Amino acid sequence: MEAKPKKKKDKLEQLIINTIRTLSIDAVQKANSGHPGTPMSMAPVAYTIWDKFMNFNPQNPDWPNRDRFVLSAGHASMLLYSLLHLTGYDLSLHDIKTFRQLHSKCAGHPEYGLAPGIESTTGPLGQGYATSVGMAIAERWLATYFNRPGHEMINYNVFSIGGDGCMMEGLSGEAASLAGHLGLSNLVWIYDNNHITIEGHTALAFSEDVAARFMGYNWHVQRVGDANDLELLEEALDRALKEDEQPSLIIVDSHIGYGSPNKQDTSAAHGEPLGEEEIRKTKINYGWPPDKKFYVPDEVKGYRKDMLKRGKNDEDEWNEKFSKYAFEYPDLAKQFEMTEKREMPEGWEKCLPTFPADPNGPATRSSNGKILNAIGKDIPWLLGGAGDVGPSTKTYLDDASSFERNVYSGRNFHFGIRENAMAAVTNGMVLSKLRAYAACYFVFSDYMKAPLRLSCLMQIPVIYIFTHDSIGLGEDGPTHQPIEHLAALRAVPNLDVIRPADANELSALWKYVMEVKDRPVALILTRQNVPTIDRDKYGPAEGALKGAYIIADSNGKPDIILIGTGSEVQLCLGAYEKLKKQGINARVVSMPCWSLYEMQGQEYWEKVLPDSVRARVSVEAGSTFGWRRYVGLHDKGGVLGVSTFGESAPIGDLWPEFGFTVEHVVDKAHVILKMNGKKISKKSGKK
Ligand SMILES: Cc1ncc(C[n+]2csc(CCOP(=O)(O)OP(=O)(O)O)c2C)c(N)n1
Ligand SMILES: [Mg+2]
Repeated sequence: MEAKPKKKKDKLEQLIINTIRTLSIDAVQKANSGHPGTPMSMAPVAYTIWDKFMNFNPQNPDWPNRDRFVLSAGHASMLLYSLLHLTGYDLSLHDIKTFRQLHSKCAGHPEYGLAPGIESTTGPLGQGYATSVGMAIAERWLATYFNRPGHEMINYNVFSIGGDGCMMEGLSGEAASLAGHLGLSNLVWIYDNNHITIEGHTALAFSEDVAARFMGYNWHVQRVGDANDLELLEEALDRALKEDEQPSLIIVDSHIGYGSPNKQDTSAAHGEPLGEEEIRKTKINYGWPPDKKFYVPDEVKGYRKDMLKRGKNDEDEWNEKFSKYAFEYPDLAKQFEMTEKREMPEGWEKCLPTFPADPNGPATRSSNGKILNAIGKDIPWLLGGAGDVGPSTKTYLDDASSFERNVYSGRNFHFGIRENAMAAVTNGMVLSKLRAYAACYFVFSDYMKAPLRLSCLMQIPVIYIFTHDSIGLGEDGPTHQPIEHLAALRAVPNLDVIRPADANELSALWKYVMEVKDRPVALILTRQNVPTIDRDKYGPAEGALKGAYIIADSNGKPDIILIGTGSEVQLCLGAYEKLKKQGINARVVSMPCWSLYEMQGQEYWEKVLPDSVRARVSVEAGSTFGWRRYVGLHDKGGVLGVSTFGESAPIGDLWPEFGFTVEHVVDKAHVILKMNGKKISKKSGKK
């Protein structure tokens, strides 16, 4: 390690660390809300990581080869904002003064995309840790795919700081278990072992041996007994990065609210302002002018300038290397740039398969497997896996190997039975510009809800593949039959919930899936076979891209509109044919995606669901919650759905038991037509 002009550097270091502390204290006090304690205690740790171990360019927060820092203890957001300001990011003192106020870059918890340099939205404890595992995975994959001898374009580390809360969350165990298994030596977690959470001392609820736990996970574990000992910290981080077989955990003993005479080491320092008098005393302890607020000493301003220069130099050097790489490997360089911009090659959609009409067509999970493989052939960075249900979600890429310890070229991921971590890890992979998918049975989307919500909040294009989408899965019964799940996911902002009727709708919709850059999608697919609809007879599948479309229609104004999704569209079509024979003008609308339909606008809505036709029936094997938005109130429209948890039985018994037959849809249509004042002749009333 290079010799440093010790004394001067030490003084500057202390100034920087105390600036982080006091900015955090002042911002929380001004906002009258926030979490000062952990920024105060962890300032030396975060500073050491950023100053001595991270490459980044504040002027280009998206520089692909930057080291990543994820503040898993998101409540300590002021730690990150202070660092971003002091290291030169476009985050001003004014921004810091608006901490937690409307439209501030400095939200209560760090939000991806809001301020530059925030790598992931954090706050739900444990999520940041788990997301950092996905970033480390992505680094390994990108390095393996893109690097060439003498051209190491990708080579970065991922750091994450978490606290007792992150450690207590089961999610950290899932994610750490996976990271240890994969031997992700580019990953360093710091555990802020301050023994304090909101309710008080951790002894209330937490007495496990964290070091032993992580050694059991196959991690390299170190302990630093004092968060203020910069030399020990530096040595530990140095060792962590030299370790090349295991991820590293550094357990750092710290004092929450460090320096506050009355609040240090108490939960009072966790989540409320220190108070003016306490702040004065604390600043005196730091050797800080007690009455100055948001004070940044000149030397620290100078440091900011130095860091800007350092970052620019680092990226300039890399850019030069990249030019040489691009010269020698133009195709790879082009692909690399494409991944960074989340672009698809020109004309890529030609690979999307079409499927012949077939009354015994494949389950949508099976056609999805075919489509995924067709796209995956040309797009190597389309990759992902399942929570141990790869064979039944049909999400394997046939030509690819598994991503395993030291086989980092693999594209089939085995997340193990860790759905929560799977989605959080996938967030990390997608934040690192991979097009990653995560698959499991739809009912277990519950286990993934928190990270799925973060994908939506961050507006990143994660692809969720949920199969076994209704009671139609049969014998596994109520524990496995999703009921309220469609309604629940449709209620999440920024999420496209897509439940295609057949293979061709699905194939058409994948065009959207691969091209959307700013929101996740959830594909909801059947376990059971569904007919591949005859498109010569019915409307073209491309209509699906509009979210809902007329798939079958009658001459003139319809008497009734049947709206179906997924496997129930076939029932609507069957009912349509019967109604037609009875002289009833029916229209069938296939509605694979509510949110896409909502994006179309009034003119299209009026075309598909004209205001003047109030007789409508929705048919979907799930909760009817929300459907009245499209079918109207009880006096006019009807909903056919499932209002219990389902039953364990073969599908052949379940469908009639729950009313999912053509006959029942016809009956329902008759009832609704009557309610709307339509006379049905005796003859036409016959089934
Ligand atoms: C999943 C989740 N549950 C609960 C909370 C609410 N919460 C925020 S901070 C916190 C305590 C965290 O303790 P620790 O990680 O030790 O942080 P410290 O008090 O040391 O800063 C809790 C329960 C949360 N943010 N996320
Ligand atoms: Mg704590």
